[in-house]
Amino acid sequence: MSLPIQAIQAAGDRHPKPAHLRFQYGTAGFRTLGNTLDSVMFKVGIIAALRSKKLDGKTIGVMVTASHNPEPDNGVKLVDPRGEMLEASWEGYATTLANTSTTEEFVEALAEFVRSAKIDLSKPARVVYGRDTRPSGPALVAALEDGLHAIGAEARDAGVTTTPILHYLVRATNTKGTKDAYGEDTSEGYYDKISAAFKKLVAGKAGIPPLVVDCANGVGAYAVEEFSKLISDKLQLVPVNADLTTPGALNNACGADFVKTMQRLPPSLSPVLKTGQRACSLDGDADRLMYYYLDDRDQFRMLDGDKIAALVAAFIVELVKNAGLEDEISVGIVQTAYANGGSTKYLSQRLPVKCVSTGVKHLHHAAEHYDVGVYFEANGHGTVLFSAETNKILAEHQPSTPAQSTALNHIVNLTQLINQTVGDALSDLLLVEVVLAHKSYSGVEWDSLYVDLPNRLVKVVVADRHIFKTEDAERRLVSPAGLQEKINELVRRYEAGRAFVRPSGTEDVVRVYAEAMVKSQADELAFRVAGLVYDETGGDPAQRPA
Ligand code: G16
Repeated sequence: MSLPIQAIQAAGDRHPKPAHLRFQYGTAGFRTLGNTLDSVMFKVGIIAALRSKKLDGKTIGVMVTASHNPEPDNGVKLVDPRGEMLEASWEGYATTLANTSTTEEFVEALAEFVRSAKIDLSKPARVVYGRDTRPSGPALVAALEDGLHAIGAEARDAGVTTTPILHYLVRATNTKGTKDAYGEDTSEGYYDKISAAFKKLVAGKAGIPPLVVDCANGVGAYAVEEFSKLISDKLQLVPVNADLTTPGALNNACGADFVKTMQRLPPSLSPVLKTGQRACSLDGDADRLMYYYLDDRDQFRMLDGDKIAALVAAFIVELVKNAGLEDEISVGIVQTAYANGGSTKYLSQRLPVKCVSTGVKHLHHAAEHYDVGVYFEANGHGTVLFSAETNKILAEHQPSTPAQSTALNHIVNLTQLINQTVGDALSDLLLVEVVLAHKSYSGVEWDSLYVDLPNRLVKVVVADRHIFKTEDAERRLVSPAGLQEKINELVRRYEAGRAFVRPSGTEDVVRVYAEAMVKSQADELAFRVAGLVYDETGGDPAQRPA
């Protein structure tokens, strides 16, 4: 069987590549201005179908989203059969194919790719796709459908949905009817599975205070609405920033990325949030979660991904011990260079901690090496993975006391509550609420697990971010030559100073992170390193970070 070249050629001509642009499959797929992505979407439809054929007809996911980015951006990423991110080697193929300049070139490159990757074209191709609420979404989905149709894929439209639901659907579809069945392969199946586990875990816990949820004016608002229908007798979710109609509102002065970067309350929450009350922010596709509260002096206190990891890991370790499984199941943590030094110190005194490069794909793979792997990026993107062996131990363990039995049930329910395919703001939110209810913690007790070092994250717009290359889980620059030495020299002058520089994989910027003992010093260090980065690349002095 060969490629349907004529169909691809005819459809491809309707999706020409903008000549001046180069696309890159980055941290979370292709991501740039939505109105430039038409050709990429068409090609991704074909690549997704080939990925499915390569994997014997397993269902592949395609999510059209630019997550935390501003509303005019959009993007697309592929989801592998178990709900995980696309295998790394295919990122390179996708980049090459996306950059072919004419349909003829694309078809030729496809034929060569099919040969070299040994793809059996007689296999079926199955794809499920969804999109977030961005205005550019429908046209981009139409281009994706053109690609899927041209290659003859069986395609299922999951509609407007969150990224984590799309990942769930992929895994649920591929495991349906097997011993690893992940759940019913519908959105309803997702909501039912998670809310049922939540209700079991908080059974008997009365008086959980209502939770204010900033939905970033994105698709998470739908998910909050759906969960509310199922769990409001146990937990009342109070949505804010749930405006899905005002142009430009998505992620604008709200959402998880705003909170993490600005380290303050979204202005829209000021009139809503009361002293001591906890609240949280989702991002534009509901895969990141940031918690926070106002302390007794009405100061903003942030409970980020590192704090979530610490809270959740301690809870699971305690349950494992109470279930009598401490000799059989160990818990490990995965972080990135953005993890606050305070969190790394606290966690590594208690558990094994590994540092990997930014991007859920890196954290996810590292977490798979633990019996229970807890991974969270500081920006609130993360989840918990239970290995197959751990699930087997949980299924076979015979508790010897009622207390052990209760703890075992709690762990089993956690495996159902947690979306183990990818970071999921809603599943993580319910997980946090379970732990807070069990520990009788308010934000204050949770916050006091450890003290964050003051830190600052800065974006630098440079002429070409691709000249920045890193090593050691992005903690050291190897290019441009000599820049890391200058950064080291600066860092030495600050007490508890740490700084690193890396090119973003989702925005056209270089990111600079710095921390130090005192806030003003962390700010100063970040801006001085940003200045070094800027000088290195030479640009408009008016844009120099100050
Ligand atoms: C994506 C990735 C995250 C990553 C973030 C920022 O998040 O999934 O793992 O931390 O981008 O990446 P970078 O610093 O390379 O721009 P999201 O929520 O935008 O999909």
